Amino acid sequence: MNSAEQATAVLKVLAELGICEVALCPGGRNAPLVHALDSSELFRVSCFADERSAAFFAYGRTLADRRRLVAVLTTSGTAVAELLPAFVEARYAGVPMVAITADRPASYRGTGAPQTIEQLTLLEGYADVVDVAVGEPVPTASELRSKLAKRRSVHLNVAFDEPLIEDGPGAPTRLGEGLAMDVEPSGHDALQRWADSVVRPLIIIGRLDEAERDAVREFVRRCGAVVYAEGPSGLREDTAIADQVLRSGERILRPDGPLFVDECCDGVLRIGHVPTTRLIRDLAGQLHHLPHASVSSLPFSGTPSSVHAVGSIRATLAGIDVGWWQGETARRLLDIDRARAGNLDRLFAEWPRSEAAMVRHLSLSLEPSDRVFVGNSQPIRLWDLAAAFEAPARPVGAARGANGIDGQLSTCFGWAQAGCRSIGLFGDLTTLYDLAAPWARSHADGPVHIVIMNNRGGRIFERLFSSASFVNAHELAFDGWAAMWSATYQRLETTSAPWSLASQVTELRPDAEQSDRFWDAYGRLHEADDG
Ligand SMILES: Cc1ncc(C[n+]2csc(CCOP(=O)(O)OP(=O)(O)O)c2C)c(N)n1
Repeated sequence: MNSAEQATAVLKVLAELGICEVALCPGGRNAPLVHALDSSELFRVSCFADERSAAFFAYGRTLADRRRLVAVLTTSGTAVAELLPAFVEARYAGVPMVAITADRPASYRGTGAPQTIEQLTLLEGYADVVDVAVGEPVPTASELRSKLAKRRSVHLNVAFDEPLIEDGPGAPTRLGEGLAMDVEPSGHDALQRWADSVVRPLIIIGRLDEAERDAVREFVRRCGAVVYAEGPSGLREDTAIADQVLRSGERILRPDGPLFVDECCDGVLRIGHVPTTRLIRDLAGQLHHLPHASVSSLPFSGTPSSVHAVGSIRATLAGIDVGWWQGETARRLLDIDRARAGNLDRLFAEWPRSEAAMVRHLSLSLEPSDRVFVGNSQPIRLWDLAAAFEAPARPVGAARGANGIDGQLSTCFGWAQAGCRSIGLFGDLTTLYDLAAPWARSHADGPVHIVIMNNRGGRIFERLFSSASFVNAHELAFDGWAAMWSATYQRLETTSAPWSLASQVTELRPDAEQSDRFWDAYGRLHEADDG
């Protein structure tokens, strides 16, 4: 098989898997694949200069719609290493990825030959690696399908020898069926035993796929439990369960809060992806004795001692028999929460230029059809704390697989949908990490507007540690970056009037002192004795 034939065979396998999009990062060694793509009309090809960004973009696409796999295609050498962060993230988010990497012939490995590195082990642990030697057949689509269907990523490493450009067969023209993801159900009996052992559990809902929401809403109604719903669950502002959803922020879930001190809760049920709230960490520490269970389509329980039911969330929830979980104590908890939520509203008014008040203002400034992507560190937490409950429910995206602050903007560009605006809210260090991301805007399905919470450093650490080294404080502004991408730009410092988010880049400048005051007052609010 010559290079062209081998490259065409790779594309044929992609087509058979129903993959018709390629994030292409061209180089010399992958020339046979670039040529094969050029001669095919089947594939949507998005060209990238930066492999790390391309991989996160591809991840974002599949995060938004699991049926839409995008292959990332790179040349040899460190180009392959750039894929690692996105593959790590995707693994823990349960999103399968496909990498096609070109390599030099195996005989060059270890010799120091130009652009020849140990490619096979780079993604190991996060992808099933298939090494295709020069001229050898590529694996069949069904071999790869079974891996991807289990949400395992695949790394196809294809070695090419010179000549790289040769005549080859015609490109594939037919697309096979897309992937159906199956999960092996387990843990259901243990979950039922857990459910039988509690009478007033709290439910925490992490990220859900859109198709899972109805079943979770119905379950929450059926059992009556108090709920902490994170933004990416899509149920935070859901009107059908509004009288069960906590509104005063995650601090009410602290081990020294009413939930545990007043014994308003005797267990925790987590539904969906591993949540952002600190409680998930406390369940592995201070609250490890509290019986907790999780229901998820992924194998990750989030704590070492959780009862964990894996499978379709819909089927799992339909299968558990629960009593009515909302007792007198739960009612009391909701009363405390509502009193604190009222006080929280007053804090937004009192400190209107704090980070939190700005996020609240952002949520009130959005169009009803806007989607929101919240970056890691504070933005995702600020959204859960401050986004107005009275604003319409909207899709909230996040990349919480490995909690990285890298690749967040690129993921958002991949996640964007046609027919609506996607607003991405990111910290300043998070933005600095992904400065090449706007390259992807011409490949995005819909417009993306970047909102940067520029509090001049990683301020999440300010409230955790006393050393200033954690913060990486700086005085940078993003107007020059926006100009470099010819993006429209605005800087906002106050919340006195509604914001227009028409600019492609909005830099928010919260007032540091007001943010400090807000956080202090928020802490005190949750120390209050609500009787
Ligand atoms: C790739 C990566 N490196 C380091 C971290 C550790 N980390 C978590 S939050 C954070 C600071 C983020 O700062 P910024 O984006 O400005 O957001 P802020 O904390 O100010 O909201 C860092 C460095 C991480 N999560 N991911």
